[in-house]
Order: sequence, then structure tokens, then C-alpha cells
Amino acid sequence: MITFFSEQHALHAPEFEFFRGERVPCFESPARAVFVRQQLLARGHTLREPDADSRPVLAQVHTPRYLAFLERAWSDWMALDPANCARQPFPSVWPVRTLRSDVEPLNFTARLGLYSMDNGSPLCAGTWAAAKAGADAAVSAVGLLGAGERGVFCATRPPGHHAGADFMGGYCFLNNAAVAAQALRQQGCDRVAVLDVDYHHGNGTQSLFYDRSDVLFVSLHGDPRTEYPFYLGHADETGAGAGEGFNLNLPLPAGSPACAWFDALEVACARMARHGADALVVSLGLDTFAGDPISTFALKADDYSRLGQRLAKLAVPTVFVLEGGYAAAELGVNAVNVIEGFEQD
Ligand code: Q9C
Ligand code: ZN
Repeated sequence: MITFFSEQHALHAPEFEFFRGERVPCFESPARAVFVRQQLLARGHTLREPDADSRPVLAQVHTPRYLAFLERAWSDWMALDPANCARQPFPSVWPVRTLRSDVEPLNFTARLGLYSMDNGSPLCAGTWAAAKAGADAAVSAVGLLGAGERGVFCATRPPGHHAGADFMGGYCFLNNAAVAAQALRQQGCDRVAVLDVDYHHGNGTQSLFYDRSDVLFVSLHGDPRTEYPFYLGHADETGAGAGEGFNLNLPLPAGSPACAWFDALEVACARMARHGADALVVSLGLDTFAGDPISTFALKADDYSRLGQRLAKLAVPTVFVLEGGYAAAELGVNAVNVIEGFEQD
């Protein structure tokens, strides 16, 4: 399968995040993409540099003020103090209920809080460049589907599915899967489906399409009552307005076995088949893996081949977009198993 891969991913390399009150090395690291690239090459897949500019599609997915903030965030941070080149910015205050989010503060940390859902998404000098290359890959992949490819893989990082119209979160900055779905609509697909199989609910993607019937969002994930992102992803979120009935959440209890996950996948596939999509976008999180350090599902390497085979049966042109998956050394095998399972069928 043709894969879009950019070395620019390595420019996003913050040093630490907060975990249980401590500073720990970032789970979402450049090593993840290195392992995926290595496994793709070892198994004979072709890597291509993204060749599309996602800017016009990004403007349809994210707000102008969020994009402007993200693009300039590091230079604004540096302008505060030259010593900031060695410091990661984190938000410390957020406009929760009763506080205003319509007025953009001048203070950098206040703006960072305005545009963040958590303190778990550290920025560094190359974050914009890496995230932009990921969105470019998503648009490039859609172009190849238009040219007749059946499946294309975007081996990108940082991930995207927690990012909403005007906020980052959960290691995500630009919503690559939403960019792919929107680019497919622009390219003439009347109906698109997004299937999110990351361990964590894709709150950003859901929110971007919640009131739309043209893009169906279906997600399998850890129950948000106990799992990140906590505040979205419940089964009673079915869509709003014209989008009523076009959002399907299939939360599973933490610790669910693989058989329960595949049962839920059948429900997801049945809903997508009913939608009659012209194209499918898969938010391919691999943190459902038994060895994942921050998640509790139990999929094994062979289960990812089975996932790819099942998705191929939908018989719809498909863009795979890498999301989470933090057992870095196994990430390549698991990702390539999905795309080879898809091609096998
Ligand atoms: N701060 C994705 O898989 N919480 N994001 C981790 C440490 C956030 C995962 C706890 C997990 C986000 C794309
Ligand atoms: Zn995840």
C-alpha cells in the first residue's frame, strides 16, 4: 500500500509530559514513526512524501484564530523570554463554564489554555511543521483515492483525533482524519464514513461532524466514564440536527477482551454499510494493543490483520490515518498488519 510519510514528524519532539503528577518522557515520541517506517520498508511498501498543501482544507476544519495561534505559538513563547527555548509551555488556566472564550487574551498562557483541552499536549519548536506535514499527508492520500487507489496509509505523527475546531488535546494538534474526510467531500464524495478504532474516543472528530449527515462518525473506545477523554464518547451521543443518527459511539469497559472488541466492530461495520459511504477514513489508533502502556484493551498482533481484512470487506476506498499507539517497538508490526490484512482480502 502506498504510504505517505514525512521526516518532518521528527520536528515534534517535546521532552516530557505530566503523568500522575510526575514529569515523564512523552509517550507520543518520534520513535513511534521510526518503527512504523522501518516495518513498512522491511515488508516492501512504498513511502512517499506528502505532495498536497492542506491549507484550504485546514481552514474548513479548524478556526482561523486557532490556526494562527498554533502556527505562531513557538515564536510567541520565545518572544516572552529567550530562555524559553529550553522550556515547554503548558496551559494552567482554562475557560470552563461561565468564563468567556470569545475574547482572545493577550497573555500567552491564557491563550494556550483557551486553545487546549488538557495539559497533556506539550508544544515544541517544530510542532506546527510536523502537524502540518500530517495534514498534508491526509490531503495527499485523498488525491490518490481520487486517482483510483483502493487504500492509502498516512504514517503520520503527531496524531489528530482529539483536536477540535479550535483546540488541541491528547497529543493532537490538527485533526488529520477530519481533514481527510473534508477533502473527500470536496473531491466529490457525497457520503463519507470515519471509523475511529483508537483506544480513546475521538472527541475532536465527533465534534467536527456532529451536526452533519454527510460524514458518519463511528467510534470503538474505552468507556469515557473511566478513560480519557472522559467528557465525550458516551453511547447516547447520536448526533444533532441534520446529523441526528449519524454519530455512533460504542464504548467498551476498560479491560475488555479482544472478542468483545470484534463484536463491537461488527456493529460499527453494519452501521457503515447502511450509510453507503463513497469513501472511508480510519482513525487508526493502535493503543488497543495488549502491550500498550497507557491503555487496557487486549488486541494482539494477529488481531490487526483481522481488522484490516474486515475493513476490506466494506469494499470502499479507504484512507488509514495513524493515531495513537504507545508500545513503540510493536507499533510498526501492528500497523503494517492492518494494511496488509486490508490488501490480502
Ligand atoms: N498525561 C491518543 O491516543 N492522557 N491520545 C495520558 C498522561 C492522554 C492519547 C495521560 C491520552 C491521549 C491520540
Ligand atoms: Zn489513543
